[in-house]
Amino acid sequence: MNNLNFETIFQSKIDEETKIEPKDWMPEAYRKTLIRQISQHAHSEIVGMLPEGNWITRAPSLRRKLILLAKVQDEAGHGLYLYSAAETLGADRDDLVQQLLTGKAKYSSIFNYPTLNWADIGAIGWLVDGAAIMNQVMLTRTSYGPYARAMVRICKEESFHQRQGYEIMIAMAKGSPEQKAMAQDSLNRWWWPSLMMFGPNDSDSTHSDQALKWKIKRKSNDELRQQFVDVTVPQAEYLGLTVPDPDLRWNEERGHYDFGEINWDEFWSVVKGNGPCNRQRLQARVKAYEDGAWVRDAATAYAEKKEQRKLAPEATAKAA
Ligand code: BYC
Repeated sequence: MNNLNFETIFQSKIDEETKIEPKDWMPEAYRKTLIRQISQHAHSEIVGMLPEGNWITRAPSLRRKLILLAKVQDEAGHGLYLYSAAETLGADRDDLVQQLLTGKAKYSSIFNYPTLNWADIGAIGWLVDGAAIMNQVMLTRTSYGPYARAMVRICKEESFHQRQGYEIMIAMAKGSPEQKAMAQDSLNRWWWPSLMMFGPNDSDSTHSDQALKWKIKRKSNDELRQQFVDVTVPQAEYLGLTVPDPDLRWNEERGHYDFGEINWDEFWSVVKGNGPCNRQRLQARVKAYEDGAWVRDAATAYAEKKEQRKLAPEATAKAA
């Protein structure tokens, strides 16, 4: 069969909603797009542990500390499932990690903003995890089997994360005037960066058209952003907080909220490495990688020893 035939079979599987599996034929560009997106997603989960990890030692109670610890550990797990999903496409995990550590790989812009106080932990759970779920629920239906299946579990955990964040926001917003002011301040700082998480407007999105045809993406960046705004504005109202957008209003005709223009200069500046915390985030990841060198060395030495034992059991037993 020539490539054209393979391509027809591939596209008809996509059209009839049959998942593409690791050993199936796929166009090289499909494989590359998935490796790019899945690895960026994995890096986002791993870097995403940093802003919240910053508050584990300062959580206001033991209960809050336990919940935050569990959440941050979940993010590590998500990163690991996603690196595994990328490996099923032939990517090498060490290469992917090196791309992150050397600043070549992208990760979500949102994690380059600082967590200044406890209310930010609430805002991250509510808004950042809320935006992530909006995007990831769509990805449970993505055309590549291992990615779709990883997303099912990730979404279950993310919805717990979103609820823990909203519960912190309720406690703050219904608390003392100082606490309510902190909640408002964190909404002011996290609202716009959360909308940026969905990526550039559809008209400026380089990958969307093809990704939609391949059903890697099932909804466009703007569709998901709108869905997020529509769901989140009533939640802010319930909290008695004000969304920091003077142009925000319900549009009866469209059945959606209209909202203001995103500051795309800020978005691209953060994506290109010049956000408030980009350098700090990468330094933290490089340090973690270097500090973990002894674990990798020990694991390699152990694996080699086991392999030798398998090859020459008697010789190794005598030597021991
Ligand atoms: N930040 O053509 P486009 C989480 C890049 S973490 C940085 O629309 P695409 C969590 C994009 O990569 C959630 N870069 O791209 C963890 C592309 O650049 P390249 C992370 C961005 O891929 C801890 C260029 O802009 N979620 O849940 O079709 C705690 C053009 O964009 C961003 C995922 O990763 C951005 N925000 O669509 C709490 C979901 N947006 O690669 C929570 C999986 C765009 O050409 N990813 N860019 O150099 C996706 O669904 C899609 O990749 C995106 C972008 C919707 C993000």
